[in-house]
Amino acid sequence: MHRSLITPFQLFSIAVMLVLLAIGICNTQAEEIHSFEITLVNGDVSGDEDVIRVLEGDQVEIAWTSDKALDIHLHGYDVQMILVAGQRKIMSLTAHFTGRFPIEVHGTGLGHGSVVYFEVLPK
Ligand SMILES: [Cu+2]
Repeated sequence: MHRSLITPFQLFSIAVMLVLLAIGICNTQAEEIHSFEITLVNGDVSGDEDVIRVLEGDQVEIAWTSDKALDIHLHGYDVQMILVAGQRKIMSLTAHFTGRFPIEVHGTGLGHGSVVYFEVLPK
């Protein structure tokens, strides 16, 4: 009588493990950091990127460089950072809340204006 080396149950177990492994790999990829680079000149964004768009749950890093000392303020998330002229600073956060949030510049004497929008789309 012929005896198979792998039983149907073992084959099924291997298939289940492969599926779990695939899901694990996908989850790892979701953990990647989404990086953005924003340069401020005289309190305004240089270049035409005025929306930072990410997905809910994303790990986000926004690198800021300014030619002037000023405060930046991400509303909704309420993250505030002080920028020193010529010094690159990184704002790290997890996009927990969906919506459109203004990032404003304080302390330029130019008022309280939004320079960039942070947009988090639902997953
Ligand atoms: Cu503000």
